[in-house]
Formats: sequence, C-alpha cells, structure tokens
Amino acid sequence: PEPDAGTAVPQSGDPGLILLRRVGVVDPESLDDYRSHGGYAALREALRLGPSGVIREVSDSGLVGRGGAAFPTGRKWEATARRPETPRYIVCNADESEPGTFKDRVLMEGDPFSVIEAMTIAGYANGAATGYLYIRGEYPRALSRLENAIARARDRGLLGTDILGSGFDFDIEIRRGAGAYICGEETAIFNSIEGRRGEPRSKPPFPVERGLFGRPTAINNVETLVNVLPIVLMGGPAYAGIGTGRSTGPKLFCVSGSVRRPGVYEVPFGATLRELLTLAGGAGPAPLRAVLLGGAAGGFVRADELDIPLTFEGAREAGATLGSGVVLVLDDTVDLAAILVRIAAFFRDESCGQCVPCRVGTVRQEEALQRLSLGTGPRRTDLALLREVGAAMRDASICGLGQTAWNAVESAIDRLGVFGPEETTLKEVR
Ligand code: L3W
Ligand code: SF4
Repeated sequence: PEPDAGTAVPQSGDPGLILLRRVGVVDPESLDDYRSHGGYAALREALRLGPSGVIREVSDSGLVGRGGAAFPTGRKWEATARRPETPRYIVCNADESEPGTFKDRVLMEGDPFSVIEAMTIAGYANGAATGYLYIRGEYPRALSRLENAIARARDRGLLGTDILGSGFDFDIEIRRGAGAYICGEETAIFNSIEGRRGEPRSKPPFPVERGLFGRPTAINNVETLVNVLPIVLMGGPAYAGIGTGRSTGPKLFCVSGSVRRPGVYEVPFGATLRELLTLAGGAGPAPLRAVLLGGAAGGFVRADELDIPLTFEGAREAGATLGSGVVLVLDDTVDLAAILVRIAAFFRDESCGQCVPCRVGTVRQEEALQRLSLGTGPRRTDLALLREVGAAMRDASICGLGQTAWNAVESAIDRLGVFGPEETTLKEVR
C-alpha cells in the first residue's frame, strides 16, 4: 500500500507547525478527532466576524496565492464579494500537477476536514452557496478522504442548510480531472467543470467578475485556503507578523531529488534555502550542483547561492520564482541538458494547442534542446533560436503554461551556462 500522508512530512508532530500541525497526528477519517484537534473553531470564529470581517482579516494578513502566481487573496475575495451578480461560486484548485509539487496532496490526505472547513469559510465570506473542489484524477486517496469529510460534515450540519444555526447555506461538490496539466489553469478548470474542453480562456475578464458559469468566482489553491484557518483564529495582523514584509505567513515546500529526507516541509517565509535543505537532512550523497526552485516554470539556483531567503522577492532576485513550492535538488551526477529536454517535452505534451506561440514554440524548443543535448545541431543558432522562441512564448501566449515554458531553460543557459557561452543572435547567423 501507498505510504500515508504523515510519512511525507518529516516534521510531523512538531508543535511549531501551523499548516501541517494535524498531518500525521489526526485521524483523517474522523470528524470528532479533527474537532478535538481544534477543527471547526475557525468556522465558528468566522461566523462571529461576519463576511466582511473575515475578508478584512484575510486582507490584513497579507496572504497571497500559493498556487504559483502570488496574487493577494484579500483583493480577490473583496472583488468577488462586492459583485452584484448571483449566484457566486467558490472553487478550490486541487489539480496539483506541477512536476515536483505534492504539498496539496499531503494536506488533502492528511487533514481533509481543514480543506472543507476553509472552503466553507470562503463561501461565507464571498456570499457563495456552492463550492467546487477540482481534484486531479491521479489522487484517489485524497479523493476518498475528501468525499468522506464532506459526507461527515453534512451529517453534522457543518455543510448544507443553516450551518451551525447561522442561516448560512453552503455545500461542496467534487469534480475530478482526467490527467491534463492545463486543467489546473483556473479558467480551464471552469471549462472542465462546465463540461467543455479544458482550455484556458482569455483574461480579463478575471474570475472574480466572470468565472464559473459566467458568475463571480473566487478560485484559490488548496494551501491558500488552508491558511485562512489560522488567519481567522489568530487575526490577520498577527499572521502578517510571520514571515517577512511582503511574503507573510508559513509556506510549504516540496523538497525532492538529491536530499537525504525528501518530503513536504513548512517554514516561515524568509527562511533560507540552506536552512530548508538542512531540515531535509542536507543535499547528497553526491555534491550539490543546483536547485530547481519553483518547478518547471521556475529557475535554477546555484550551489553558491543557497543563502537566498525563501520569499517571493528573494527568489526573483535569484532569477527564480517560488512557484508552487518546488525545491528539486540536483547533484553533480545529473545530466542537466537531459533534464531540460524532459521539461520541454512536458510542456510540449501538455500545451492545449489553442494558441500558436505555445503550440509551435514548445515543439521548436524541445527540438532545439534535443539537438543541443546530443551535439547534433548548430549550437549558436540553436541557442539564439531558443531565445527568440522563448520570448515569443512569454509575450504572446494566452496562459501561464506558454508564458513560463522557457523559464527554466533560460535560467539554465544564463545562470548555469549549461550549453556554454553564446555569442550571437539569430539575425547575425542568418
Ligand atoms: C482580479 C485582477 N483577479 C490576477 C487573479 C487571477 C488568478 C491569480 C493569479 O497562474 C502561475 C504561474 C506559475 N483582478 C487580477 C486577478 N488575478 N489579476 O490572480 O493570476 P495570474 O494570471 O497571475 O496567474 P495564473 O495564470 O493563475 C500562473 C504557476 O501558475 N504554475 C504552476 C502551476 C501549478 C500548480 C500546482 O501544481 N499546484 O499551481 C505554472 O505556470 O508559477 O505564475 O486567480 O484570476 N486584476
Ligand atoms: Fe493552451 Fe499553451 Fe495557449 Fe495556454 S499558452 S492556452 S496551454 S496553447
């Protein structure tokens, strides 16, 4: 049998944890156990604060989205809640498909009631009566734990009509993805739930205005929503005191690759990459070459840059992103060129094909990388071609997939010098 969620959390049981504090500790199938570990205290507090009070705490907390783009959650909720159109919807993006990302799985498998409680609070704050949880099809255990949590919550009046006698009605439906990475893009999720082809829509209009079924929708990542529980309980300003100025709160990182204790780790924003790797038992056994930070859409951090703070600003300064929390450790035995080819193949495979820069660019990128890695093509021309194609994808693609498909490749060329120096532009070669 698959190992349980707690085993993926080497810190399990540490009393200092905020997001992971129940994972590996609580019985994920038992509502009573969840309650005995503080569960549903946040919903009670939210009902006391009222919808605008909850949104005020979330805004004051400085919480930003944990799915990769770091948009302020309070602004998203304010914008959704003030729309005149009804019904409004909540969508929990649980399509976690970014390679190297497995933090939402750990939350859903290890503490499923927290996801349901947080969605209920989001529904209350945004004036929504229905929430959809869109989960990737490859997470059967998380699915069954969430289905159980929803059923138990309904049995006890924590979902359905007149929740806790407050007059607030809210229920949750689950939808499963079918293996397409692009169905993690928020508007592709809406299309998928609506029974259409899972392709991104052009934005604006943003979901807060026109989202699921054309209605105002607050869509948030699993980890983002789970942060709302401590925010409501401790208050936004206290939460904002964790982390650093513009990166507030705790953050989950998915540490994998050449480390001694891979798994999901929780640290406050501002901890350094070196500290995180130390928590994970240190890099090894072979010497560290680089860390891919932020995943396939992120960038490489060199072995001499491990003291960067894990904040959105710190990652940007190091030429990477925090993305959805991927920390993929590469030692000096790995074939970096082969890894880039694999990343390019992933984007080519997962491009929905709707817009030309991404549909064609991801193919051209993979071809050039294959030639470069095998040493079969004109090196300088291919490097220049990669840059041109990458710029076109970044500037002209409809959604994040195409816009970021060249990030890791660019970073490996510029920061790791993976294919050696380039001295020319495509125009000069022609
Ligand atoms: C109202 C505005 N809302 C933006 C909302 C928007 C969305 C959020 C972020 O994600 C990231 C990329 C990768 N009024 C608004 C507004 N919003 N302006 O804010 O929006 P956006 O467009 O910046 O990003 P996005 O397209 O939602 C792209 C990351 O995703 N990524 C990784 C994905 C994988 C996972 C996973 O497996 N868990 O997340 C891949 O590209 O870092 O930055 O809600 O509606 N004016
Ligand atoms: Fe589809 Fe790529 Fe265009 Fe996104 S950028 S809509 S994945 S073709």
